[in-house]
Formats: sequence, structure tokens, C-alpha cells
Amino acid sequence: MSAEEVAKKFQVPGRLVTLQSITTGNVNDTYRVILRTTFSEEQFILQRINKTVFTKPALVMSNMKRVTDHAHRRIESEADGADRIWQLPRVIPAKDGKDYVIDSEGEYWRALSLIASTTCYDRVDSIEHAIETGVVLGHFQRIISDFPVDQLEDTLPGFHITPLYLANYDAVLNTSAAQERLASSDQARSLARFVEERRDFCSVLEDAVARGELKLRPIHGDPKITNIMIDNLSGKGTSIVDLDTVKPGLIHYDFGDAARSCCNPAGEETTDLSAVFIDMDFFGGLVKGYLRQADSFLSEADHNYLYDSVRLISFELGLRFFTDYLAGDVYFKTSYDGQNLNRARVQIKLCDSIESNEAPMKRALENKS
Ligand code: GN1
Ligand code: MG
Repeated sequence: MSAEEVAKKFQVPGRLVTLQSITTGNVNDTYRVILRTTFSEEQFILQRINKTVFTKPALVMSNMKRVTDHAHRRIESEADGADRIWQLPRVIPAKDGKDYVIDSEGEYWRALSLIASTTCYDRVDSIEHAIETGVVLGHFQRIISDFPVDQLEDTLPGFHITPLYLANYDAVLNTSAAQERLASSDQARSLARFVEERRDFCSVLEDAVARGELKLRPIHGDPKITNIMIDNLSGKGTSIVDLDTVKPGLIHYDFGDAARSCCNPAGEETTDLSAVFIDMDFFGGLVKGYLRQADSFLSEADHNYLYDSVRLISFELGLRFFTDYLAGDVYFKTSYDGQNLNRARVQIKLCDSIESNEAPMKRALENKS
């Protein structure tokens, strides 16, 4: 069924004017929908959920609905004392009252309110932007930190469990197609060496969970820079979007993901590897903004693993992109041949730079820089 037909099935007033495709996501298909009534314009976000990735879309939607209802209540209750007007997308019900529409081909679609007059960027270009990114992530984690984690479904088992990505990499590596790709590329072989040297490191966070040092909490799951909305009028971060990975996890997955995304000034799609590094000014800004919100709920053990999380999540994403390249681009959307190899090289270069900056990063995390 076409996106236009599905767009009409949600509870939004007006007649359809147009749909604009938003191409920043690597997994779902996203559109901005514009409708008009005689006297007003309405806009919302329409998404087709990728069923290969999210095999239980209805559970994704129930997590999203529960957490956003909770977060909206928290935002309202704190609104009078807040230094900005916080926003968070609302799940817009379908005309039949459900939180999603299943079309004639069995595809799942959802509608979300648009965070108006804000912009998301695919890279950070100032310390202020890095600070705002930290504030937005810390704020979101804080307002959902009291949501009971056992009321959330694990919609993506294995998500951010690095040892499982390593096991999947090993399985893919065993295929003849992967061996051919490896044999024909120096770049791929160099990535494979980098991975080999870090096998033991892959379990750093999961080992801490097993020892009882870290515990599962509600997390965002995907707080990359393109999901942080900056208010066009005030320049402040006012919302986080893309809530389909909200589920039980470690807050470290979020912190690491925000850091690897925010502190690489070249952005994750660059083809200029020489421009990829961990920018310590941006990292200092991110930490400052994050701790302003997160200090109230972080334990000492949480603090102890923040550096590792940045190193790990950049490594993990590099491994995920690399595995997908070797497997023939079956998970992440691509627009040119070799894109997943390039994306992997960016993350691995970043991980290398993070390892070289361990001492200053740890100082920044202790607020001593
Ligand atoms: C995917 O779909 P998108 O762009 O929000 C991926 C994240 C990666 C990200 C890298 C469910 O996110 O884990 O960090 O690409 N989401 C899923 O750009 O795998
Ligand atoms: Mg996402």
C-alpha cells in the first residue's frame, strides 16, 4: 500500500498535501506528511517499520507508547522550573484507535508528532552543540530513569551486546562470499586485524553486568546526533527522537553512542578518513552537558565504565558495519557499493583515536580537564 494511502489512516485533521521522504535513517522508511484544513496546516512523521530488524513491531510500539506517556507526564510536572520547553514525540493513534496501521501487504506503519521549528544535524560543529547533545541525552535518561524496566519488552534481543555481534561476525567470516570480499580488499583485511586484537575487550560491559556492577535500565538505544533536535529559535536542545530502540539496556550504550556520533567532527558518512578523530573539545562539552542532567541518577560504578562505553560502541558499530559489508549489505541501507566498508573504516578509525585519548577522556569524565 502506498505511503499516501496509509497517511490518511491516522487521526490527523486536514487533507493530504504532500509527503516528503526523510533519508537520514539507516533502517526504517520515514516521511514528513503535510496536511491542510481550511484554516491550518498539520505536519507529522510517518514511518514504515523495518520488519527484518524489528521482528515484533507491535511490541516496539507498546514500549514507545508507555515510555512516552511516562516522559510526557514528567516533562509536564517539571515544566515550570525548566530552563527550556522540552518536547518529545507523541504516538498519534490510527483512526481505529490502534498505535499503528498494518497495510494490505502486512507492513507496519506508525505516525508520530513532529517536533516543529527544530533542526537535527548530521555532525556537531561547536562546543555549544556538543553540550546541548549531552543535556538532551541526560534529560531523556533522567525522566525515564524511574520507569520500571520490567514493564519494557526486549524488542531487539542482543542489541548492543558486543560479544554477540562478534559471534555473528565470526559466522559471516566463515562464508565463502565474505572470504572473497576479504581477499580482494586491503582495507577489509586491516579492519579484520583491528577486530582480532580486541576480542577480549568486547565483553567489558557485559562482564560488569554479570558481576552485578551495572544494571539494566530503560534506555533510548540510538541517541546519535541526527536524533537530537536543536530549537531553531533558542539554539537549545529540546527533544530526542527516533524512539523505536527504547528498551531495557545499559545507559552506557546510550552515552557511548552519543559520544561516538557527536565527537567525530567529520560525521559517520565521511569518505575522508583523515578528518575522523575524537574531538576532545566536543567530548568535554558532551560530558559537561550530560552530567548536568545525569549526575543525579548515575552510580559510581556507572561512572567507572563511561570511557569504556565510548571505546566499545564505536568499535561495535564498526564491527556491525564491517560484518554487514562482508555479508553483502543485508541490514543497513546503502546508497553506493562499499558504503558499509567505508562506514566501518570511519568507526574503527574513531575507535583508534579514542584509544589514543584514553587519559584525557578519563580526565574530562572526572571533570578535571
Ligand atoms: C541505525 O536507523 P537508524 O539510522 O536510526 C541502527 C543504530 C546505528 C545507526 C548508525 C535498530 O540507526 O544502531 O547506531 O544506524 N539502528 C538499529 O547510523 O540497528
Ligand atoms: Mg534508530
